[in-house]
Amino acid sequence: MVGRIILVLGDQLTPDIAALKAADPLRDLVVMAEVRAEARRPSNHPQKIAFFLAAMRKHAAALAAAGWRVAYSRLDDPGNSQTIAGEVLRRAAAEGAHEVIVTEPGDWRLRAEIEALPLPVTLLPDDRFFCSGTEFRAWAEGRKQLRMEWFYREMRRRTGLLMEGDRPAGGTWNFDQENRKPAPGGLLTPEQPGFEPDDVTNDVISLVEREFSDHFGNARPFRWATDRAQALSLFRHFLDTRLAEFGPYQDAMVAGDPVLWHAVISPYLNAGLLGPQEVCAAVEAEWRAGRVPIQSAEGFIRQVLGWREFVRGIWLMAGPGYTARNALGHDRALPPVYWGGETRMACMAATIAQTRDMAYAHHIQRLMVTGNFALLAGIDPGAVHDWYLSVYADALEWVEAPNVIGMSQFADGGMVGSKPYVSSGAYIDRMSDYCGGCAYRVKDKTGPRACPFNLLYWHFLVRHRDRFEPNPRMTQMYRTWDRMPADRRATVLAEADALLARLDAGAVV
Ligand code: FAD
Ligand code: DLZ
Ligand code: SF4
Repeated sequence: MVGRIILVLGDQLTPDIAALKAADPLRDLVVMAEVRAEARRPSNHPQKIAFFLAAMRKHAAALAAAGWRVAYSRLDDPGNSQTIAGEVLRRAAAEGAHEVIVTEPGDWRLRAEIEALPLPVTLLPDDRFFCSGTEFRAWAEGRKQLRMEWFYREMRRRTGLLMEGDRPAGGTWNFDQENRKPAPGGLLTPEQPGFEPDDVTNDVISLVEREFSDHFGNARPFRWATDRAQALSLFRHFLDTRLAEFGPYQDAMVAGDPVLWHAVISPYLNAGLLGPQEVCAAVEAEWRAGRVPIQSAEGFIRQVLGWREFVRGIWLMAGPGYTARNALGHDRALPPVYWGGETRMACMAATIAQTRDMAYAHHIQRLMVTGNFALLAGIDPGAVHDWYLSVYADALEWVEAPNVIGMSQFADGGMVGSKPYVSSGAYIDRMSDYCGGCAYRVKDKTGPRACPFNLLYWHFLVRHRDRFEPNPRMTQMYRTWDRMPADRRATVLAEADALLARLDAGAVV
């Protein structure tokens, strides 16, 4: 009897994926395909492409070694049609197969492409998450507002993670208030280990260098893990050397120290090399063994069990139109600084240089530097979304879009966050050491060296006064603005307008 096509996508790299669990190794054909359509939608960072392709090659080899029949399309195979749907059809025709099984893709785009195949397709739920789409909808139903904190508490109760009976471990659900220490001066953070590329990874990096030399970002040095054993060893190193300080310094930023105490595991979780359940269980075990404080264990578990699952639930509920949302009507073009263009802003320069070199920036850099600037400057959220989707190794639409369109740009009108994440330069100054080395002066509110964040912060609030003033969490900001002398307010707005005009004219800001 002719077997079925079992399509395994580049972010489904675990033998426990639903489509493989439903397959017959003797009969069915596993299809995996490296295609230009995925590498170029949008123009992905070379390290992101290399990470996914190298991990795919190694996973395919492991499946074949475990006895599966695998048809693997390399990017430069002469017959490669360069789309996922094209490769499924090609393999199905060669095999004489009439049916496709796939674990549901994270993107609506790819889901539509696969559903449009002229073959019967079975989409199986992706069961790698703590919370299914159905469970999230049931939780969300009837609530006026969806807030991460309530979802997170429910998930703690449901999973028993960091629980003492029906009480949260440590006596409180959330240690966020204790997780906001600025980086301590002069303290060296533990070295972040990485891997010298092995032969498979090296081949892929060279291929990516040849094929995608027009994409933003450096292909080398490439330090990412590209298989489960490597990813596990990096995660173990995080548990042993950085988890203890993860909580207190979660929001800190330090020039020249891109990682600090962060885990740097998001590409592995998103691609399937690590599972969210195992990393949360391991972190809880460190706390129960007395090796790390509760605020670090809770801080980490809140990100994975709380935020990661929450944004996926929002993504599934919101449906395909989510990335086109633009609640604030922002339409400015993305300035060249995001693609490595010159800037006088030290915080932007550091975050974007690190993004170019590593395809990584940590959460507060993404949210309060590049995201904050885009939101304050009124940049088109669709362009901001394309940028984030292309430049980070962990960027897959289901997790990137709610973070960008929702949390960072408030373009979903408040589905993900209850208020926009905006700040003046004071926040960046408090949490980082960037301002000391900047051409602008963070203490200057107006004048030739005024920090752009200071000017644009007020411009943003004034632009969107009708929407945000009624929000109780923002009223105080408007009172502060109203208390400023009228001539000062006029100067701030005029200088902000001039700054935006310079940005539009392509001047270095
Ligand atoms: P750590 O700080 O060590 O946290 C541990 C883990 O928690 C992460 O690996 C990640 O899996 C999870 N996590 C933390 N915060 C979030 C969050 N807000 N949403 C989902 N998971 C979270 N994360 C992605 O995986 N892909 C993206 O494309 C992405 N785009 C983002 C864009 C913006 C504008 C913002 C503000 C955040 C984005 N995030 C994204 C979330 C977060 O910034 C990254 O998950 C994190 O920086 C990855 O680095 P890490 O592994 O060192 O994380
Ligand atoms: C991210 C990515 C890249 C760069 N390349 C491929 C690829 O060539 N083949 C593939 O199957 N998957 C790739 N991926 C991951 C997909 O983009 C991901 O599966 C979809 O975005 C669905 O979430
Ligand atoms: Fe960034 Fe302003 Fe500080 Fe310069 S002064 S680093 S622009 S926050």
